[in-house]
Amino acid sequence: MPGPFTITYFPVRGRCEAVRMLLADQGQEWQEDVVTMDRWQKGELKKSCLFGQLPKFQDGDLTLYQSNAFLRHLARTYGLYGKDQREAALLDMVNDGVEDLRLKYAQLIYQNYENGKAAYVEALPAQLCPFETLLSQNRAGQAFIIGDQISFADYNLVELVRNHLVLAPGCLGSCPLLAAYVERVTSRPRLRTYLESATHRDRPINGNGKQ
Ligand code: 6SG
Repeated sequence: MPGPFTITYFPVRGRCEAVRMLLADQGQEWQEDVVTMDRWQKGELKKSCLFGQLPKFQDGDLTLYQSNAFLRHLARTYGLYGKDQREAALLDMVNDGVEDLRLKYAQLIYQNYENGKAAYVEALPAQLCPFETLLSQNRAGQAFIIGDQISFADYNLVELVRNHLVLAPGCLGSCPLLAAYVERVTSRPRLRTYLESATHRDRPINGNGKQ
């Protein structure tokens, strides 16, 4: 039996929201250990973290760092890693592509928002295009990013695209399949309930108030 699950993180969606979406959609509960700026700056928790950073994820007596490792662990736990080795390889590729974009997004948000936003938004359709291409190659965009079942990469991709829809509401104009896919995935009953909850809505996307 997996769990209990605990997420230790700053009071943001950040690198944990895809994990929360996965857990909520799979009907799982989890605990939050919310780390304030004050507590983090005391330094004791930071010292205890393997890489000196959050988030931390606990599944019973298993402690993990690195948010993509949480997603992959939960994917293996709940059968969200494709139907075979081939799909697993493709899902790893997709998730690494999502990570690349997430790093660019974080750099904009935390380091260059005022000066960089216009150029970022202009370049965004080209950044999203690979995911549109993947969808077009899988059941004409009517299924998931890879294969016929939801995967950890779907939660990660949908979460990141939703953040970009806040940053640039028109960003899916040239990605009709991606737009429909985000709608479809976020309409899954348990996921929709979570995304409509105050616990999701009231949690800021990022730690510096920019979005
Ligand atoms: C920041 O980078 O939330 N961890 C971050 N920052 C604090 O001392 N590869 C791994 C992974 O995928 C990346 C970890 C990640 O898990 S995430 C961390 O630990 C440090 O390094 C982004 C995030 N930021 C929240 C945050 C930034 C400003 C306000 C809140 C840092 C925390 C509180 C103040 C400064 Fe803050």
